[in-house]
Amino acid sequence: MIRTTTRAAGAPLGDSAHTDTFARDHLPPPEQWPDLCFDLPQLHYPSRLNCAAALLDGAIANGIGERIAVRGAELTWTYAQLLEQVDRIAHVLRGPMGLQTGSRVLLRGANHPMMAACILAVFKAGCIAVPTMPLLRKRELGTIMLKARVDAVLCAASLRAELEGAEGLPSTLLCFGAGASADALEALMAEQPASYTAVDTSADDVCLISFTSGTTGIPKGTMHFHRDVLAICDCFPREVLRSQASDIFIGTPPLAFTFGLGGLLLFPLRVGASAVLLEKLTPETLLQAIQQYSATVCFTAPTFYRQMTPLAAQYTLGSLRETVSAGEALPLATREAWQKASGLAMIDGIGATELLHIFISAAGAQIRPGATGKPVPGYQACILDGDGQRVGPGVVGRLAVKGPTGCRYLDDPRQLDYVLNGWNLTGDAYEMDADGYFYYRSRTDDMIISAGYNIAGPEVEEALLRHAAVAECGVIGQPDEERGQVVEAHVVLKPGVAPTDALVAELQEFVKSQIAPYKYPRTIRFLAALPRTETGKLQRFKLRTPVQGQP
Ligand code: 3UK
Repeated sequence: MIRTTTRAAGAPLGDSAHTDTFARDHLPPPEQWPDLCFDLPQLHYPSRLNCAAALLDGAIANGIGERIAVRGAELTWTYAQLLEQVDRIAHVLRGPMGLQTGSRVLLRGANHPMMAACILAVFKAGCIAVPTMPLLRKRELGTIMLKARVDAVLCAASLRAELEGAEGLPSTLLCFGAGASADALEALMAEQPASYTAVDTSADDVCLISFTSGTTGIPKGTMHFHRDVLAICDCFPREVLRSQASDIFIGTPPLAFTFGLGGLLLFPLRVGASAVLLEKLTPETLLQAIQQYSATVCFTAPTFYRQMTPLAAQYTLGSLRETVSAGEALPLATREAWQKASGLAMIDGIGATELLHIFISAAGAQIRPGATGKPVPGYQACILDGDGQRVGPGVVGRLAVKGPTGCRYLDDPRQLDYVLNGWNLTGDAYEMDADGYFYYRSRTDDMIISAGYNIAGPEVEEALLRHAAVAECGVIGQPDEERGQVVEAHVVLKPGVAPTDALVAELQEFVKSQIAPYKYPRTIRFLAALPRTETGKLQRFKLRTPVQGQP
């Protein structure tokens, strides 16, 4: 019999190793936590657990110190070399930087082995990592530093300028990488011992505060424990992706986005595989890098796969074993085009910062095109109606999830919106079929209501993407006196296609031939590019409020 361990809300936490108790003091009250489930045997972690020690010292204990752990554009580190870097940084944090256990360290850097080492060092030293996306601006960084009461900063020298004058900037700041001065992190590392004994943290001590990349509103800090970091490694990559030691992981999501942190650092380390960490990738350079490094697993967003599709034939991609798409819904047209170009059946997976990583997905023969998949082993999912009641197959409702990880916002009343009766509500409208497959429809607040009809923007996008002239598109509801909202499409045309009135009419007729005619876009606007976040998500709100002076 499978042992089922469900931690009811309010279960006591283990003794914290943190002398600075800020994180635990600001966890949501226990009754507001989601239920946590530890059904899988691999999720039964010891009560004292340091995730960085489990990943790195564990690898050395397994005798793989000489295997390659991470590669950057200009350097390669074995597991033993990565461990040494991490240990020296951990000494710097607790020595010259004067940090306590439980201190929050803001991390700022593009994907690079040094950024990876800094994150792992913060975990190992019993501090709390607050990674930030490279493109964030001063005001956003200030909000994060104040909210997480950041004690120190480790920053790539090239990204330092944006911190200048930001609110909440602590005086303890070290730079690393090209362009850093003589008192940089590397100089202090050289003076430290090469080996560091991990802080004996509790499995439920916070080690990561990840801010949501939310397209609107004030960012929310999600708090994650040492055991959560291992739990994501032991669910999706183990049960769906089936990662193995011979894998070489590559992709675009920033390490400061949990999609990238898992896919490009934690998952490879958990199985003794290696990660290729490159910055500023484009569709061309990612394809080039897959070929150059013989990558076997690729993580990126749907639009990136769509842009790589027409270029794929120019590269040798035979090393690729699996490609993973997440961050946004994967249009069926993109899945099919990518499969034709690469020969690979894409693994779609929905994840969220609140749940740390992917919780619904499917691979190989389990893939049902059009569906995201089924709950990843370790997770459960269902569809709830507006009153919080479960609905059966074929009914669109609110996606609800629970598993070993779940939402714990840092001091934020929106905890009450995300967790309902122990379920995490992701804000997505989904539908389940009789076989338990989950189908994405839209974000719950993006459902277009026009003349009383519910229209999911992504369904109209899906139809438009099948037209030969369309490179990318975003569909939104625009306020309308008569109909409440009308469907409006924003279309990026393929190179060389002219944006004519005749094409507008043609696209409208095309949509009507693909899906129920009432869903067709009454307005079509042509854009040079769609507004996207650094994590690849379409910023629909920017399409709803056109910038002054633009068509
Ligand atoms: C949307 C998807 C349909 C969905 C993420 C993988 O995206 C991640 O986290 P975020 O907090 O956003 C979460 C929201 O993004 N979404 C993500 N993946 C899909 N919608 N199909 C998908 N495959 O609205 C979700 O609620 O930025 C993704 C791993 C870690 C992550 N943090």
